[in-house]
Amino acid sequence: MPQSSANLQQQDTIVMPQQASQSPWTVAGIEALFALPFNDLLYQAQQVHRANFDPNAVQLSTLLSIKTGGCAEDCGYCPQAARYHTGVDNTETLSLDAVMAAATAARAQGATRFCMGAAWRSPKQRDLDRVVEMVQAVRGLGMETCATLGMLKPGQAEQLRDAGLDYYNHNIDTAEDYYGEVITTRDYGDRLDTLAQVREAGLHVCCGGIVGMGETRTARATLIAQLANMQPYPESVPINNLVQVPGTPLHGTAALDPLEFVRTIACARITMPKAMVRLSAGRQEMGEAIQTLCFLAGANSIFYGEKLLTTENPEVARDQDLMARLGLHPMAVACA
Ligand code: SAM
Ligand code: DTB
Ligand code: SF4
Repeated sequence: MPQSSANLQQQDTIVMPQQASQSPWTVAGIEALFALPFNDLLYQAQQVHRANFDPNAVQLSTLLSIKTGGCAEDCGYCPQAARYHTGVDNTETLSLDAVMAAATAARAQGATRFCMGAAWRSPKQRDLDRVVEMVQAVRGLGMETCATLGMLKPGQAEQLRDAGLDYYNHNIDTAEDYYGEVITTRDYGDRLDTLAQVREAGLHVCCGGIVGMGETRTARATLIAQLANMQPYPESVPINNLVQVPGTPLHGTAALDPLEFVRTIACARITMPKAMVRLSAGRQEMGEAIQTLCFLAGANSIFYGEKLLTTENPEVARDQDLMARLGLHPMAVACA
């Protein structure tokens, strides 16, 4: 017998789209979602998606690395950690002109969202002053803005908010009990501290994780539960598939079954109905059929432009072609 969708939540309710934002979500409940027959899971995710979004709209978000490489942290997935030999060239912080040129080009290609990433453990005040200028300028182009700069000190989230930043990205990356396997130079609590500051400053929270790091399905369900049980859950949830970079400790990890990646997207959509679920890193290695299933599972944003931060992303023309063949259209600015 196919597994029923009952018993998925603590309260033993059948998961209906309008009820799906109820928390707390249990890890067991989310594991039960993961274990559904694939068609049943995607059907449920698609129902939730349609109840909350235009099902054929995808937000195009361009990433720019404003400071690359040389990072003091030891994140096992990251090509920008100074301690790994990955061939990434370290750069100084980009000039305001360079950032504006990149944002203007991204907007001309159809991006409505611009995310600036820096390889910092945490920004110094003089770093933040430069980012404040960048945010003001990019916001002036009418684009939604996001920044990911590492851990914030008290007062910094407010400065970013006052500059016009819409979202701050800070990922919990994986289940709390797997965190120490991947990163040792900070702990999960440090991430939560910054997320609390971002929330208190009134910024939208962009928080997600990476799968394909050798974690178990239980760990993936735990990651989703930890995100979905945040009060409130993040407005933006990037789901990354590990991009394996030679020189990083996680290079050589057994690849995740692509259908398991799609299941993770579906679970994010069902448990966080109104969040932007972002099909993030890993699309270059994924193939069009799997990306298509991710859209069916409720992903409604992609990174757009041929580079993520340091690794490859599909070419713009390829994404435009795929979207046209699927009848998908770009989403207008969601919150700016
Ligand atoms: N340094 C800041 C931080 O760690 O919060 C911001 C930049 S960091 C590169 C942003 C996010 O990129 C990480 O939290 C991680 O989720 C993601 N990321 C980094 N390397 C990745 C990889 N090889 N594959 C997939 N996602 C990756
Ligand atoms: C997120 O969750 N994924 C993006 C963005 N937030 C900053 C970063 C992906 C980075 C992939 C590896 C790289 O290109 O260096
Ligand atoms: Fe540094 Fe961020 Fe990379 Fe970790 S993920 S090494 S904090 S740039």
